[in-house]
Amino acid sequence: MFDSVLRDWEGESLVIHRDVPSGAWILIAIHSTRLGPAAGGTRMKQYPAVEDALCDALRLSKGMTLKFAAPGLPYGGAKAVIMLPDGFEPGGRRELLRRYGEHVKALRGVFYTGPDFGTTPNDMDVIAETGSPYIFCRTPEAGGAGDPGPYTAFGVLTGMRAVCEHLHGDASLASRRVLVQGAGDVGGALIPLLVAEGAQVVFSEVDDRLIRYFRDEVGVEFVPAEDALGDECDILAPCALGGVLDETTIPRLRCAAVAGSANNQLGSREDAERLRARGILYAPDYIVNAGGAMAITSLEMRGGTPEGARDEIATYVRRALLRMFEVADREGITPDGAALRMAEEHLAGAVAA
Ligand code: PPY
Repeated sequence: MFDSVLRDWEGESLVIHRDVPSGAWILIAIHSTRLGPAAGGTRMKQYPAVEDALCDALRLSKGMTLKFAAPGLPYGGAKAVIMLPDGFEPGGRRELLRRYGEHVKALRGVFYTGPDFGTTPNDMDVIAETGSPYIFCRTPEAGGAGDPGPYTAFGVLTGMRAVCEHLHGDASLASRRVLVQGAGDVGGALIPLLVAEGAQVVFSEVDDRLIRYFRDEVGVEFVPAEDALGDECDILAPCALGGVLDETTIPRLRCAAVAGSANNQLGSREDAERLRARGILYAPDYIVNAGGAMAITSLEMRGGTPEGARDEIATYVRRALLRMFEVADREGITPDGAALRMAEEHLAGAVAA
């Protein structure tokens, strides 16, 4: 298994630490440093087995390479996974994060990280306490840019407008039915933006606290998680974990388009073809959700302002998607194929960054 998984990954290096005091596994997958230091979030959660954590880290790191390469940003792709052991005591979190910070520091800037599923700007403050300067998105109090979720959500909104522009010749989301699958960090920031645009928003979620908040306090229509994918809507926005689009789910979809923030939405690249065959427009995940990564690097590495970062995100996401949809139509390929080509051209140095 190890042999074929690593071969398919095509990445540069994989660092594996066993954190003896906690029993956690720390995996840092550095997929590419071709365009610059490899950057990507640190995901912290439980997995059924180490193989699952490994596959997650490898696939997500490759996605980060594409996310930075497509807009021509000077970063490579990486992702770290901290696989928590069964029965992990929350009291051990701080020390685990500090030990993780030592590992990041030891990589001497080959790897930059920030928050991801299961980690927050507060965690980044703790990781950076070890003196590791390679940590994005610390809290504003600690001098960081804070949570990138709102920027990712803003990019997803721009992506949905581009989808409407392509399908209807009008970017407005007014009255369009949009299903947000997952109301967490990004989905939860996206919902109010959609409401403000006049969209007909529905959401699915599994966390009771978030369900109560968005359904009962904000007044958004709720759809049980098991009905989300089959909902008849204009745009389906996967904003939870990846792998939601595959040979079993795609036949059930009743949406005109998919545009969401989750990383690795396609089970495999063939699923892009399956969506095309069903006449569903797929906005490639690493284009639609690039807002967070773009904002982080703009605010923390290039001295950008929040307004400047928003402008950059809006311009990039719209232009890139419209171009990919057009190339896909013209050449009879999928938007995913068109996106991959754009990222690969930058990686090959065919287009100046
Ligand atoms: C993502 O967009 O999935 C990220 O992981 C964002 C990111 C980018 C750079 C450093 C940390 C997190």
